[in-house]
Amino acid sequence: MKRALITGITGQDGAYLAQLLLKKNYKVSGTYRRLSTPNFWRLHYLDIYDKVVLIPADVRDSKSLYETLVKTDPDEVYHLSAQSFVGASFDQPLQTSDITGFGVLRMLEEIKKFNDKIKFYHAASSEMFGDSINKPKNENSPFHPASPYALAKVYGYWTVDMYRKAYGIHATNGILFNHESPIRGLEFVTRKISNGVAKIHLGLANDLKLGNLDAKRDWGYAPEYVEGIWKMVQQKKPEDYVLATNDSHSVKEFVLEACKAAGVSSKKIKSTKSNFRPLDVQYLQGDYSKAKKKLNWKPKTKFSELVKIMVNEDISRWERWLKGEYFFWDAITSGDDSYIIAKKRKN
Ligand code: NAP
Ligand code: G4F
Repeated sequence: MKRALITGITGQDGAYLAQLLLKKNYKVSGTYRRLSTPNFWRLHYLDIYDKVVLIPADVRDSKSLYETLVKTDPDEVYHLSAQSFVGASFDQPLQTSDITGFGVLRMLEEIKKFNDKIKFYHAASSEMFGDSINKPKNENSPFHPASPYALAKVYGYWTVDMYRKAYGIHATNGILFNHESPIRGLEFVTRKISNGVAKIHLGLANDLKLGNLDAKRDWGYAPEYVEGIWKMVQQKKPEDYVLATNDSHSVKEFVLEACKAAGVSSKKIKSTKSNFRPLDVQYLQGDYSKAKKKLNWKPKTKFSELVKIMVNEDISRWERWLKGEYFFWDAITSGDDSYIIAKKRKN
């Protein structure tokens, strides 16, 4: 039985990847960090909480990483841990560099010491391309990072490249474009929209305030992307790969599709300056030809389908929860949403 270690197993990709690896009969371990309120809702949501081994570790603490390696003795390490929200990286640039950038270096250093035969995956990002000419980006496109988050990912990207060349470690950068799902964090724009229009649909909110509606992203469906991640790690020779849909839509288009799916007027969705970033990437579109050719990977879920999946799931969760059903869900611990629930349940 192969052993996999996933850093960031509590996040969207970590949970889906754990689910996939369990199906492939791996022994799956994952790191979580100590928080005042535990954050295992995605593992419960996918019904895999009791099927994985959970180990406390923080990517800022090398000792905890080394001990995790000793405890799990993995064949493959999927390094997904990051401060992954671009918006927050402008408020916490140093913390983001430390977690998202230096975290990669710390993990690779401990792997080099513990067992340099471990196969390593780093979750790099299409944000590294930043704003440049409006053409789909591939593995050879130059980087123009436009946020502290993107800078940290570029650091991690080159760290992987260096450890591969200097120490012969089987290390891979996955350059993934945006991928979404019903278990996406509530702060990201797609989930903010699906959750927001669900509440408007049910009369729980009057409007939704977003920021830059003109930005375009290449949005895919997360469960399909974790299959691509696994395929990268199985290659004989470690290389870097782009995963994307080669299709790009604006935030405004996402809003219109979501409103259509929920039967809500798009006039209720507003843009406010306070939600704009100091610097934003206006256009991202990925060319996944290499992954198609070498990994036999391609995305299946189309943009409008993805929007419907997310909106329908958020409407259904709100309805079920308000009826009194209990299940694990992030809205119940998020400020405004938990307040709405508490108020409605009292009435
Ligand atoms: P996510 O849901 O935000 O998950 C991030 C994970 O990192 C969480 O498990 C989080 O733990 C953990 N983490 C944060 N700080 C940590 C620390 N100091 N020590 C240990 N763990 C820490 O992100 P995601 O969407 O699953 O993305 C997974 C990875 O892919 C990230 O590296 C992200 O930057 C990258 N990526 C994502 C996309 C995308 O569209 N989703 C695209 C390109 C690249 P908590 O649960 O405790 O917060
Ligand atoms: O959903 P977002 O926050 O995702 P962003 O910045 O593209 O980053 C995500 O994808 C990256 C891959 O390219 C990952 F590496 C990263 O970890 C993360 O998963 O924002 C998307 C766009 C931006 O242009 C943003 O300015 O939506 C725009 N936007 C407009 N209004 C908003 C909002 N974004 C958020 N989060 N909230 C808004 O109200």
